Parts: sequence; structure tokens; C-alpha cells
Amino acid sequence: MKTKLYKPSDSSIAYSVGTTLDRFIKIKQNEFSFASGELSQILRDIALAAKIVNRETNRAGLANIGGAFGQTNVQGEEQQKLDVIANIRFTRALTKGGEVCAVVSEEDDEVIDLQNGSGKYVVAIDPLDGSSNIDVNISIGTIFSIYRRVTPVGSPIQPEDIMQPGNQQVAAGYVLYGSSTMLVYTTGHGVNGFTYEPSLGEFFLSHPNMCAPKGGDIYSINEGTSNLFEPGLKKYIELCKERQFSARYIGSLVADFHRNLLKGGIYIYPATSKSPKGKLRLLYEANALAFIAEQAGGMATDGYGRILDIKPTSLHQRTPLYIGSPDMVVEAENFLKASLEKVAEK
Ligand code: AHM
Ligand code: MG
Repeated sequence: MKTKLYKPSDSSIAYSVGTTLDRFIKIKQNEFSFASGELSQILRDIALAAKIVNRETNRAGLANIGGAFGQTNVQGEEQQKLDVIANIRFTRALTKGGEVCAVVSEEDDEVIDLQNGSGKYVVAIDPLDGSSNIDVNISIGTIFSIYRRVTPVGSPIQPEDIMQPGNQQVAAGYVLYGSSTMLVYTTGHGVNGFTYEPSLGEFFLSHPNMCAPKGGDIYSINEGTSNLFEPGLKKYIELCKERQFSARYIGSLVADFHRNLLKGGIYIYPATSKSPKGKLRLLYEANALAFIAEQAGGMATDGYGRILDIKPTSLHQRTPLYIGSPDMVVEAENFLKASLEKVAEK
């Protein structure tokens, strides 16, 4: 039979739609240290749930799914209806995908055993972060960490499968439901971002190899509680003001983190005299973003040490968070340490 070789066609007539998330995962599969199909399946499950949550958030003002659910979660915070919906969507997708045996979620007080006997992975997730912003139409996000379980596959899930430090993550990511919806993830080989194309129902590679600027001029912190900050942090914030840095704080961690990752800046949720451990949770908020920050050339600490080296002791434990451009995180940390040393000298 006569054949002719395929030549890339004229892109002015039919432009290339780009690389889908699925295709990208396949291209990069040799970078994953475990069976590649497993991770692809988990990311595919998360992407599917993210598309559904995206659809729900987009019509939240029309459907009766805005507002409070009428219950509080384990943190004592009022659950929004969309918190509950997102939790169901992600947990269901991960259950059906079959690769994940257990889920730790902000919305559940205990570890959820998915009863997937062959599941080798554990996922920690904040299904919908910043959900107090839903009803006022401000960006919200999903944050996830993926770990390999350490006890034998098929046996009952153990605390050591769950209480792994962030440096054991095999992948992590976030979904930002913003002016467009994006999924950003890492498997420990750099960070890549994908933008959702609603008419095709696919995430496409839009931000390859994301890199955090070394320095920056944005600081993101809720200054309303500044009288409760430790002295070193107060001084660092003063310095930001002397330098006329921009104060930008949406109150949606994923959105604040994403902006600073692209533009250069620091996000701080500090320890205060009232909340010595801050507000954010280690397992399903800080760890994932710390892994991404480091993979993009940024930094993440609790003000004194690396987030990824913290050994968790409880499921919903909190940690202060200093995250973003490395020069800014180091400088903030130096202020905290210098203040402590002064107190010690006295
Ligand atoms: P949530 O998990 O209950 O949504 O809380 C986390 C959110 C972050 O997205 C955000 O950065 C922070 O809480 C804002 O808290 P505050 O209002 O204390 O500044
Ligand atoms: Mg949260």
C-alpha cells in the first residue's frame, strides 16, 4: 500500500490545542519512582473531582449550594455546603480509582479507610480551602499530598502510613478555582501548571517548569492580629513597609501562594500569642505547598525550620507557615531568630 509520512499540519488552519494533563503525565511517567500507571490514575481521579468541584463552584450562586452546611468540622469551623460536596467528590473519585487505601481530610475527624485492598497510596487533602470566600465569589482551592503507604499492602492502615513527614511525599498539588481553574503539581521533578479549558473539559499544560523568583516585593499576612505577633515578625513586617512592598492577602491560601509563586513574594501565617501553632494544618495544607515551593526553587519553614522535616504527631496538627521566595523566607526567619537570641541574652 502506498503511504506518506505524517507531517505536522498547518497550524494557522487548525491550531494545536496543546498538551493535556493526561498526555503530560504519560510523557513524564519515567520520572515517577513507582509504577507510573498508579500515579497517573490518582492524578486523573483528582483532576476529575476538580472538574466537578469547578462546575459546582461556578454555579454556586444559582444552585442552592452556597452558604453554611449547618455543622462544624473537627477544627470547630463552620462547614460550608461546598466543603461537604468537595469532600465527597474527591473521596469518591479516589475510592473508585482504586490506587488509594486511605484519605486524611480537613473535613473528617478520622482517617477514612477506602477499603481498597490493593491501594498502595495515602492521600491527605483539603478538599476546599478558603471556603469562607465562596459566598463572596473569591478564589478558593484544593490542596493534596500523595504518600506511599509504608506497611504491607492489603493490611489494616496504620498510624505510620499516615504520620509521614512531608519529605516522604511522592507527589503533591493544588487546584485553584480562580479567574481560570488551574491544577499545579509536582512529583519531585519540578512543578508544572495546567489550565482548565471548559469547552473541551480538559486541563492543558499552560505553565511548564514553574520557578519561584528568588526575591520579591509582595508580603501576604493577616495583619489584623499583628499585636499578637512575635517581636521578630513585627520587625520584619516593618521592614516590608519601609521598602514599600505590596501587601496582598486574599485569605485563600492557594490563591495567595499561587500569586506569590508567579510574581515573587512571601505568604505568612504565623504563630501568635493566642495560637502558638498558627492556624494552618501540616498534613493537608502546609506540606503540599512546601513540596511545591521547594520544587519551584522557593522555601517553606515554620519560621525556624523546614516544614517538610516536621514529624507529624497528630492528624490535624497545625503549624506556622512562612512560604515563598527563598530570599524573603530566609530574611523573615533571620528576624525571628535574632529576636529570640536577644531575649535569651537578657
Ligand atoms: P480553612 O481551611 O478553614 O479554609 O482556613 C484556611 C484559610 C487559608 O486559606 C487562609 O490563608 C487563611 O485561612 C485565612 O485565615 P485568616 O482569616 O485567619 O487570615
Ligand atoms: Mg483549609
